[in-house]
Amino acid sequence: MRLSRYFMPILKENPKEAEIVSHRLMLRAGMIRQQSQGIYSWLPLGKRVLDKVNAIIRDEQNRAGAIELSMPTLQSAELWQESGRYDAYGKEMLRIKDRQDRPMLYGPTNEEMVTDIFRSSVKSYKDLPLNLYHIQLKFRDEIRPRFGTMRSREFMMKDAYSFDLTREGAEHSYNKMFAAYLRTFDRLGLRAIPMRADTGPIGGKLSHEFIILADTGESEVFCHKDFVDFDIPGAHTDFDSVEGLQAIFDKWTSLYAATSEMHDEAAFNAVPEGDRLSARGIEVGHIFYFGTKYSEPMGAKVQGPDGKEHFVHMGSYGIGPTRLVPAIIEASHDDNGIIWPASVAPFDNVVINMKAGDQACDDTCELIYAALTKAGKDVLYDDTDDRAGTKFATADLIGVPVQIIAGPRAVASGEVEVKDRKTGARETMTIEAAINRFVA
Ligand code: P5A
Repeated sequence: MRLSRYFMPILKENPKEAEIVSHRLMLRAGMIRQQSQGIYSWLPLGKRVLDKVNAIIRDEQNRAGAIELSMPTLQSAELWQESGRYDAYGKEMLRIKDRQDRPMLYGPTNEEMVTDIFRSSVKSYKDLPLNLYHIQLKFRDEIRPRFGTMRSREFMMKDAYSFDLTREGAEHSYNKMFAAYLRTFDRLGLRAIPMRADTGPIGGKLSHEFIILADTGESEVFCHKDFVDFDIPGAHTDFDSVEGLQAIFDKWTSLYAATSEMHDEAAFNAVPEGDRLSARGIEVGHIFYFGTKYSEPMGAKVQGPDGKEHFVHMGSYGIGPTRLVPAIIEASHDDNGIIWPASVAPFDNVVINMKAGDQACDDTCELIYAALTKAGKDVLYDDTDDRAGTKFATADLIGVPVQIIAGPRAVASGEVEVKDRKTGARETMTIEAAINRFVA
C-alpha cells in the first residue's frame, strides 16, 4: 500500500477526549472515528488490525471444533419473550419497532436466536455435540461507554454457543473453549488469566472471565501471581480428549483467581502474601455454562439414546475483538506510539523513502516494495513528500514492527537501514540483504 494513496488520517495533537493511552493512540493513528456516543467507524488502519485479530480468533475456534455461521444484528422481540429475557434485559437493550409496529431489537447477544436455529433442525443426540459461532456486531446501551472501543455501545463480539446431551458433555465443550481462549489470547501477544466471575444477565452458575492485567482496566481482580507464567496449550492439543482438556482446565483453575464480584477475601488471604496479585484488569473474554436455562423455556430438546427427549445443556462463549485491539495497545506501546505484536500488525513492514523524488531513493524503495509485496507481505510504502522526521514519527506511531529506511547517503552505497520498532535497534545492510530477510 502506497501511503500517498491510502487513507490514514493521523492526528498531530493529543485528542482531549481520550483518557487512556490506547484510546489516544487509536485516534492519533487514524484507526477509529467516533460517530456518536460509543459508536465507532473503523478506519482502514484499524480495520486491518481488527481483521487480523478476528482471523486468529476464527482459526482457534475452528481448531476447537466450533462451526462458523452468521446471524443478523436485528432480532425479533418474540424470541426474547420466549426465554423471558425481553423484560429482564432492561435499558441496555436497544428496542426498535419496524413499519408494521412489530417490536424488534438490536441484539446484545444471541442465546435465543441460536437456540431457535438449533431447535428447528436438530432432533437427535447423534448430531451432538455442536458448537456454532459467529463474529458479529452487538449493541448494548451502556450507561458509561468510555475509553473508545474498549467499552462502546456498538461493539463486535465473537460469540459461540455449545449444545450437548448431558452436563458432562457440556463440561467438555466448556473446556474446549477454555483451552481455545488461552491459545487465542497468547497468539494475540497477551497473557489472559481465567477468573471466576459473576454470570450477570447471561445466567447460569459457572463462568470464567479472561482478564488481561492492566492499570487502566475497569475490573478489580485478585489472583495468584504464578498464572503469569503458566504454560499455554500447544497447537497439537487434542480437543477431543476429555481427560486432556480437563487437565488443562484443572491446572488453570488450581490457584486463586477471581474478579471483585466473586472475590473471597478469606480464600485469597490463604495464598502466601508474596504470591498475591491484586490488580486491575481488562475483561477480553467470558465463557458460561448455563445448562438448560434457554433450552427449557424455548423447547430445544433432542432424542437421547434412551429414546426419551432431553433438553440440551448449553454454554456460550464471548470474546470482544473491538475491545481486544485497545487491550493489545495498553499492553504494548511506548512514548512514541503503538508497538504491534507481529501477529496483528496492520502491515508487516513500512518502507520509508527519506527523499521522495530522488531517483536512487525512489528506485530502491520501489524495488523493495515490489519484492516484499510479491512475497505476500503486507507492506506500507511511505512515498509521500513529508519531511523525514514526520515519516519517522508516523512509522513509530502506527507501530509497524519493521521499518526499512532508504536515505540518499545509504542508498548511494547500495544500502538501507532497518529499524526494529520494538527494540529501536537499527542495522545497516545491503538492499538485497534487506529483501532476503523480509521475504522469508
Ligand atoms: C457470551 C457469548 C456474553 O454476552 N453471550 C454470548 C455471552 N458475554 S459477555 O461477557 O457479556 O460479553 C462477551 C465479551 O464481549 C466483550 N464486550 C464488550 N466489548 C466492548 N464494548 C462493550 N460494551 C462490551 N461488552 C462486552 C467483552 O470482551 C466480553 O468479555
